[in-house]
Amino acid sequence: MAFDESGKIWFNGKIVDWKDANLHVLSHVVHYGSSVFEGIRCYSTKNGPAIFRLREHVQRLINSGKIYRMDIPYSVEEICQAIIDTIKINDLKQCYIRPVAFRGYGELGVYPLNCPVETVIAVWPWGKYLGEEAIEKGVDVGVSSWRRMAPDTMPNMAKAGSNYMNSQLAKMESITNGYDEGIMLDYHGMVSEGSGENIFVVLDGVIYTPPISSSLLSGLTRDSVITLAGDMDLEVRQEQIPREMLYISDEVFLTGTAAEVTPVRSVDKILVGEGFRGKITKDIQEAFFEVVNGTNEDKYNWLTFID
Ligand code: PPE
Repeated sequence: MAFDESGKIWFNGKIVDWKDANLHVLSHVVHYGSSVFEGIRCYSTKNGPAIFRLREHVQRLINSGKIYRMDIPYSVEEICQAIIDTIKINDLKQCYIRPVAFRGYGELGVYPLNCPVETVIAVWPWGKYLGEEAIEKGVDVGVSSWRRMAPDTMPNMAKAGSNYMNSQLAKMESITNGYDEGIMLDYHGMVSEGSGENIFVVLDGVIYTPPISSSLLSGLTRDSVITLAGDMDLEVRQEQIPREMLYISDEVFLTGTAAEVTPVRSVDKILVGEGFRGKITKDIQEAFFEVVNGTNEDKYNWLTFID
């Protein structure tokens, strides 16, 4: 994906040209990975562009900062407004939104608290995360030899840039081995999540997803899917999932802001069900896209219209 460099970026409260949104090479984040970020989507609806679960994403950004003693110097309201302003100034109908806060330029050394906290919001169009065909046909995944971080190593509930070094290992390994995505196990060997998605399994009509305690990011798409499945009278259990349950399940799908709801057609080259998108996955996808595209009633107030 190449960026359109004519866009504008929100940088510490000011709108700057795309090419001027730079930082010093001795910024703390470059050396020690000290950043927290979000991924949010804005969808084109009949009532104009609408941001999906904006407030909850921004709250998670603030929380990620809190875990790392990083005080982001803006309120939830201010960041929400800055995101809306950034979309408007870039005149985008639909886009991916990437707010990031990081420790900037001041001094080096592991101790971060003497470096300024900088905040940036960038927006750009981002199509289907795992390929155009993935939403219908599904993806092939492999269980990674890299585990998700043990609970007393790196906090998985923080969406921190440094967590994505672990994700990168899993992603590179999976692509090298011919898969589309890697699924990581947690410290206890139970299923955790993908390099950039949460995971769901359907077995005998019941939906399972690993609990927060399985070292995962508490995804907002995950939360939305649990809510939508409840509306459809489908049972969802947040339970530890052993690896082999992926092999014998009827359906598997991944969720995330970028990945949306993406079916999995094989795990470790073992076909999931018949090897194509299952009925429950399709029903959940439809319910999800109806909400985000504004074609169904927004009964949980998940959409923030920007006009
Ligand atoms: N787990 C991980 C590790 C993860 O990165 C994401 C989102 C999720 C779960 C799902 O969270 P949510 O978006 O709230 O449903 N990954 C973001 C970054 C992807 C990237 O490649 O960058 C995203 O989907 O925006």
